[in-house]
Amino acid sequence: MAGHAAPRCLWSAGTARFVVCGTQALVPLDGGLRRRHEGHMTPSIDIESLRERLLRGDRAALARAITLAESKRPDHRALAAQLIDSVLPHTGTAIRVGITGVPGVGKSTTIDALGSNLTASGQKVAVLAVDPSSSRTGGSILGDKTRMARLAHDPNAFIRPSPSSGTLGGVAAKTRETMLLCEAAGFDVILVETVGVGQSETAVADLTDFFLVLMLPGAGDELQGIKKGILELADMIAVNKADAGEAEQRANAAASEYRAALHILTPASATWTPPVVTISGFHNLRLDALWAKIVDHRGKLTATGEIQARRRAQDVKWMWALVDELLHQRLVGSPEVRHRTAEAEAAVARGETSPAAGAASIAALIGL
Ligand SMILES: Nc1nc2c(ncn2[C@@H]2O[C@H](COP(=O)(O)OP(=O)(O)OP(=O)(O)O)[C@@H](O)[C@H]2O)c(=O)[nH]1
Ligand SMILES: [Mg+2]
Repeated sequence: MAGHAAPRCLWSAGTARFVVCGTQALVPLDGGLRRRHEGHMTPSIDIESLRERLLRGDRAALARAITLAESKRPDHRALAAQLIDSVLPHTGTAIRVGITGVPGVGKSTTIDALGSNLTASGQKVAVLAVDPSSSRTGGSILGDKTRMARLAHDPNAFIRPSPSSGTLGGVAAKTRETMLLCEAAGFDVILVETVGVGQSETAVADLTDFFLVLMLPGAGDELQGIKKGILELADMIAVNKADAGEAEQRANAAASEYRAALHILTPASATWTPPVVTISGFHNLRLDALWAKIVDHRGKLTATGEIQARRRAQDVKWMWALVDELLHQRLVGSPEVRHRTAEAEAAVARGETSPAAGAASIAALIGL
């Protein structure tokens, strides 16, 4: 392990100063887009032209904008932040759906079929992924695209694999930016796939308006394995692999068990009781009915203002996630700071410095 585990909650001591510190880390290039920043010249990225092409729905511009947002270079990220801010008025109209479930439950297969149904009805669909685990790094593009063979060749679909490195918060924050860029480029539906590991479901629930949990038939055992909290997050449960015949019967039995399990929970919204449905992603069975429920949810919770309230609460969370990320960058971004935080850590490990004194010396390093 690196010798500089970054403290994650430093901001609670002084919100205002951290925001200032954060702004400095991502210096907005006020006015001069091509000026010298942190020692290197930004290449001539014409943000105004990129913005205009993005808003026209140009896929190359969208890919370029996402690459900028995912870049590790502070100047690129600053340009991306500026671009995202400038297109914000053109975002927010898409239906944002998070989809989770254990590996192999059929998320990608279902997204491929559902997404194809939606593009066939004239909608533009973006598929994003949040997976901070190392298992998919490198091979993820190929993996996601081959499992979504139809959408991968669909001109009205855009598939973007998970950013491959960083903390969960960092990966999810990048996905959020990608989502906004896709909305600015005119995508009507955003589907975010996440593997049910770690805390990634919570992160994706914080990105989306609707959280769909896929389950396998075989209720009893599955019910035991459900992670605590997943049922509270679910806006709908879909038992997948309910192919015709015996599989469908097993799926129906599983669905009854999930209904009973959901029944004892208080729904998160008075307007919406999470339904349990059975589908076959592979055979495209009952996916239209599944989508109709998502649209129904959207209509009802928009009318009550709950979608807007949920998004505003998410924005506040994302602000803090970004502050967290900026602090982390401050701590790991400079070799000098890295060296001195490692020294401080070693001094605490040797018992020469108290944890409080060590924390104070690290805080001083980043100007706190
Ligand atoms: N019989 C049947 N098989 C399915 C169905 N949906 C998916 N599968 C199969 O299940 C396997 C896993 O499907 P994926 O779509 O890759 O599952 P996933 O949840 O995206 O998996 P990860 O991305 O690895 O977490 C594949 O072999 C699919 O063909 C279904 O409705 N019926
Ligand atoms: Mg998948």
